[in-house]
Amino acid sequence: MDRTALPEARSTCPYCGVGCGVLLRPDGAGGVIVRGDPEHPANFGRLCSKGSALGETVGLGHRLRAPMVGGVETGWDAALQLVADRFAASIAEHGPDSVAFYVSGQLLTEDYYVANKLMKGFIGSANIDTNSRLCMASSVAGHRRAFGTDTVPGTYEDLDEADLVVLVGSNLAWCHPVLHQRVMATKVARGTKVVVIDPRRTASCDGAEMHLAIAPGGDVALFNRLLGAIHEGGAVDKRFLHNTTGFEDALRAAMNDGGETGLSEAEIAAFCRLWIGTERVVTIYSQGVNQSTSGTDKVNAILNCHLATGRIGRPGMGPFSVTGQPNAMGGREVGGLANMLACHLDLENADHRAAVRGFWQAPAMPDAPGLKAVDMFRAVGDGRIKALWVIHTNPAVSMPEADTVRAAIAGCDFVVVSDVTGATDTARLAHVLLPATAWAEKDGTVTNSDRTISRQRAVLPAPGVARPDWAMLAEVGRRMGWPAAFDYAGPAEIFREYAALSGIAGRFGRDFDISGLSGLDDAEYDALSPTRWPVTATREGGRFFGDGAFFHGDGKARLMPVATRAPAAAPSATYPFRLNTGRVRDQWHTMTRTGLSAKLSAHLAEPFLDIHPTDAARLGLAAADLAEVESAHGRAILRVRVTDAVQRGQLFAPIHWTGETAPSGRIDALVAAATDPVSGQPESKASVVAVRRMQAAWYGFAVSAGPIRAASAYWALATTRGGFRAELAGYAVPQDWEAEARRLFDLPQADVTMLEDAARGTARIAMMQGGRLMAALFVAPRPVAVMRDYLATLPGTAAQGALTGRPPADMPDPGPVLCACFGIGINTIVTGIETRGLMSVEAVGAALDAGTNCGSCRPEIAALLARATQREAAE
Ligand SMILES: Nc1nc2c(c(=O)[nH]1)N[C@H]1C(S)=C(S)[C@@H](COP(=O)(O)OP(=O)(O)OC[C@H]3O[C@@H](n4cnc5c(=O)[nH]c(N)nc54)[C@H](O)[C@@H]3O)O[C@H]1N2
Ligand SMILES: Nc1nc2c(c(=O)[nH]1)N[C@H]1C(S)=C(S)[C@@H](COP(=O)(O)OP(=O)(O)OC[C@H]3O[C@@H](n4cnc5c(=O)[nH]c(N)nc54)[C@H](O)[C@@H]3O)O[C@H]1N2
Ligand code: SF4
Ligand SMILES: [Mo]
Repeated sequence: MDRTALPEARSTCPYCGVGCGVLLRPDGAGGVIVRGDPEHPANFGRLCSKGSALGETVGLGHRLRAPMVGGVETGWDAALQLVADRFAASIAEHGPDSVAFYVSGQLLTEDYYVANKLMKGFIGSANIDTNSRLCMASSVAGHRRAFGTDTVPGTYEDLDEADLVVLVGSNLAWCHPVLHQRVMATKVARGTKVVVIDPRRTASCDGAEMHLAIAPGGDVALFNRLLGAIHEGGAVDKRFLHNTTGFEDALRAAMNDGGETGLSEAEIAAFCRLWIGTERVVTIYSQGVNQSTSGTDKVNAILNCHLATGRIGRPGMGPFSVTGQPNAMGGREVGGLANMLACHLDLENADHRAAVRGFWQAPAMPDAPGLKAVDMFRAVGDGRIKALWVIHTNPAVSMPEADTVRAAIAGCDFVVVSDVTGATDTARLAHVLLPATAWAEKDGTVTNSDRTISRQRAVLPAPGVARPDWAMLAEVGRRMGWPAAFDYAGPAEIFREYAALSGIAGRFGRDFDISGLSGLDDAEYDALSPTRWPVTATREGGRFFGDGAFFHGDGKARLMPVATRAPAAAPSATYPFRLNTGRVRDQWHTMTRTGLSAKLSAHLAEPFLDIHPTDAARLGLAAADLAEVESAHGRAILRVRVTDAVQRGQLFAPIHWTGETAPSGRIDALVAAATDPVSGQPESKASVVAVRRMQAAWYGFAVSAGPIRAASAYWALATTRGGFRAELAGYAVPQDWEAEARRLFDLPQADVTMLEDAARGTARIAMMQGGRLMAALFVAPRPVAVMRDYLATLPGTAAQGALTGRPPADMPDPGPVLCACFGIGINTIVTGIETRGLMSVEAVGAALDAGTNCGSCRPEIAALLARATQREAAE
């Protein structure tokens, strides 16, 4: 088939809040070819490793194709009638607050709008909350306190015009890679300086002038020091201060704040000098700020400094809360949080309520906030919530105290889960499981970090009878007795209604007004190009607040007095370590999509624990050992990485692994559900834990063309090009390794070749069928030393000599994959640097291709180059 003949559709990447435009070309075989959209203002054609690999994740093998009730396939009619009946029965018997929706910043705006309308306007409860509570809630609360609305003042163009970019609790290089590349380009173009404020040395530090390894939770203290220095250095913008209130109080609180930053006086002074001396400064912040029991105060400490200097809403300067999920911003606009109404209107404001109620012709409307995520799952656990609908999120993994949350969901009277797959920790607990259409199969809009609304477009058919999320919600609304209110023909109609409602918000003087789009007909909606809000008759896009007009009643911004508060739990003799958690470059959250890609799974193939060399030595932990980690809430087993990227007494572990991929790697089992008093956002980055070496009797590594049925104390599964690979370990050695291998790979008939050394406790087993290697297992009493990335390529081939565990002598070992796009390993790059004299990231790219497609690995290549230079200097 001539692929170029098929039209390319414009759409938006479904991962992070950068919101990159993509061009999609169906390949005619059910797949899709993805490239960056050169015309999209978020990325101008660039994509990171995750966006580039989207084509690898649209396969249908894992997809849910039909509704399931009690594990049995059923039709939509029966499934949705059951949902409507059970919700109605609970409301009739126990009132509207006995039901809840838990939704997601990955829903499309149209889905989100319908969910919020159904719960707040018709069921009459505010018990709808979203995973954005775990993500953006502190930024929302901080914005509202300072500005009067949840407004992101700036735009991405500010990153092209800044002279200083400060990253606070943001690993931009891995989590918003295309924005990071934009910052790096500005660095080249205008010498922009970059400062990273993060307790840990991250990939984002590789391109930075300054890394401030702040004490966990020390951000308020640092920005209070900055506010003091702004005042003392005469850098306060007195004219702009007329547009604000609260400066004196904020300054007094800052001067009195003796909080610990963990930094030297020289470091603080250098940072303050740089910040004060550079007018065009953008302060980007993310989860190191938000996910804290002082998250809202951290946000306001940052906003105070920008307000005091008037560095807000003008080109190249401003505070910039980057959003995590693709529609984190859209969810805030539609009012997906339990304490918000639609279109940035306030639930607790009677006039706002009356206006929305009138617009919706809603029978009932709550006048108090609903339960925020942590409290919502507590209410599920103690039986106050009797019917729960979870949509597009995986709380049994991603909520703090995840074991308790999982048990709460398991014990709930009636649980509905909408997902694209049934293979998630949460979906496995559902009474009713509803199949949703996935990215590239559905239509709607998302809003990115800089308020740009973009279309996601459908180019692939839905598998089975899967439906878009809005359609399921609307059907339940109709079946619960509100046919007119939920009689939508499609997303365009929902969008028009929503845009019209935003006009009412605009009349109340709110920021979010897209009434200029309320007249779009279906064709115009289909053709909508990226548009930054607000969009009204008189205004489109642009920045906020440069003119000094804010959204509080008096039109002024508020500087907030804030003081350092330590994280909720302090390290103790029982739990001496501080556990920080976060993301890795190539996985997305609970891995239900990125985990399907062999390319993306090669970068880091199992859950790990980063620990400082001094701490590791004290605990007798060596690299590649397994560690048992314990908190007051749960346990985990993780692979040890010994590194001084983390400070002494601190640990870092990734969030991505689940009951499906590594049951002992569910990191939120360890995390305490302590929350910020203002925003309700949990402190995901500062739990306290104990660590010890796992006394494993055996370690294993397996590759297989088919599924691996691991059941040992530790296992972690990853996708490879021809099947799967797994890391294994156990406390007791199985009697018979051959029998164990046949069970593990479900290959009762395969021919087995086995090299066993009982004295040493090692075994190597290859399983062949029809002349092809089906699976291989390597076992040792110590962490297994074999060339994993090479072995992972063998299943399904006529591999000879797999049992040596290493490639033939004439084939060099490429090492773990660094460049996901071209599959280039660390060893290949290091050898290139050492033997071919490659001196720059560009030279490595020209010689080896590494880093030349998406560029996500460029910081890591830069780090390898820096190490090589250091080595040479030392020689
Ligand atoms: N590859 C990838 N990218 C993603 C995602 C993904 O799953 N994978 N998810 C998306 C989503 S939803 C989100 S919310 C964003 C998150 O994007 P980021 O917030 O950049 O990512 P995290 O790794 O969660 O945390 C950022 C940093 O906060 C630091 N930190 C911890 N405690 C503190 C502290 O007290 N102070 C300071 N200053 N820093 C601290 C951590 O060490 C960590 O490096 O990423 C988005 N992009
Ligand atoms: N310890 C710790 N915990 C954290 C964090 C942290 O940094 N540390 N970060 C927090 C943050 S910021 C976030 S955003 C959360 C993320 O946590 P989650 O939202 O729980 O993670 P996801 O894997 O994104 O879950 C999305 C689910 O939606 C499904 N899905 C995909 N497409 C569709 C669709 O079109 N429709 C429907 N109905 N379902 C679909 C996926 O298969 C998947 O099961 O984790 C939070 N938890
Ligand atoms: S930076 Fe990567 S994950 Fe984020 S939207 Fe762009 S391509 Fe997608
Ligand atoms: Mo997030």
